[in-house]
Amino acid sequence: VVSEGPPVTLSECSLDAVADYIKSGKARRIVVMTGAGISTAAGIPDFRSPETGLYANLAKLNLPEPEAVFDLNFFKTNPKPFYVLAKDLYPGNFHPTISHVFIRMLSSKGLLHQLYTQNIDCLERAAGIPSELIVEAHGSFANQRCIECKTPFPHDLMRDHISRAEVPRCTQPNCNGLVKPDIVFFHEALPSLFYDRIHMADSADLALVMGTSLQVHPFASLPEQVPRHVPRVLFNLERVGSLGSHADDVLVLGDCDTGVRKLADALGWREELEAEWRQL
Ligand code: CNA
Repeated sequence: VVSEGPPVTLSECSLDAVADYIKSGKARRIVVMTGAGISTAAGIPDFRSPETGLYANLAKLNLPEPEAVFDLNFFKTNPKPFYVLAKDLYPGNFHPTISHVFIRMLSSKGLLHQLYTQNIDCLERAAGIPSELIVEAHGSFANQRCIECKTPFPHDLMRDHISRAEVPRCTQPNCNGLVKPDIVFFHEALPSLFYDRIHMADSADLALVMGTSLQVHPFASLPEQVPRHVPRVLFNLERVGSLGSHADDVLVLGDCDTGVRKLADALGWREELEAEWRQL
C-alpha cells in the first residue's frame, strides 16, 4: 500500500528488490527496530495480540487495568503481580528465534548499524548480537536495584526470588525498599543510551521494523527518524505506524520468521541462517 508513487531507491517495492539492494552493497548501515512480535515464536507472549497477548491474560492477577503491572505507582503499592509475570518472562527460559539470528547475521556481516529493541527478554544478547550494537530502549532484566536507595541487588538472589514469584527487598541496613529490574515502567524515563543513539537512525541506508505495534512512545517515532528516501521494511502481522506511506516502504505482513526466511532465501543466506539457529 504505497501512496507516494514509484520507489526512488529500490527497483520495486518487493522483498526481492530489498535483497538486491543489500547484495549490491548499497545497504551497509542497516538499522533494526524490534518489539515483542519477534519473541512470540520463542513462547513469550506479546502485549497486544488479542487472546494470546499478555494484556488478555492478566485477568487472573486482579489488576485495575493490564498496564498497571508495569506502572511504578501501582508497583509501589502492590509489587506481587509484576513478580508473577516476571516468573513467566524471565531470561534463561527461552531460545532466540530465527528473527534474532537473522539480526545476528547482519552484525557478523558488518551490516548492522544499530538494533533498537523494546524487548526486555535479553534474547538479542542470547543470540550473540554484540552488546555495543544493541539499544535496549525499555531496559532489560539484566540488572536490578532498590527503587528507594538505588543499591544494585545481586543477580543470583534475584533469580531465586523470581523463580518463586517472590518480591525481593533491599538488604541494605534500614532500607527494605522494593527491588525492581532495570526495565522501564510507564512514566519512567528511557535509558540515556536511547537518546545517545537515536541519531544512528538518521544515517541508516535501510531500516527493518519487526514485530512491534508502534504504540509506545517515544520508540514509536523511530521509523520517522529514517530519511524519506531510505527503504523501510515492515515484518509484522499487521500494518503499523506510517509504514507503507513512503515510496520505498515494503510491507511483509505475516509471521516475521517466515518473512525473514524469505529475505534470507533471496539473499542466498538461508542455509547459514538455519545452521546458526540450530547451533545456538
Ligand atoms: P505489542 O504492542 O504487544 O505489539 C506486538 C506486535 O507484534 C503486534 O503488532 C503484533 O501484531 C505483532 N506480532 C506478534 N507476533 C508476531 C509474529 N510472530 N510475527 C510478526 N508480528 C507479530 O508489543 P511492542 O513491542 O510493540 O510494545 C512495546 C512493549 C511490549 C515494550 O515495552 C516491551 O517491553 C513489551 N513486551 C516485551 C516482551 C518481550 O520482551 N519479549 C513481551 C511482551 C511485551
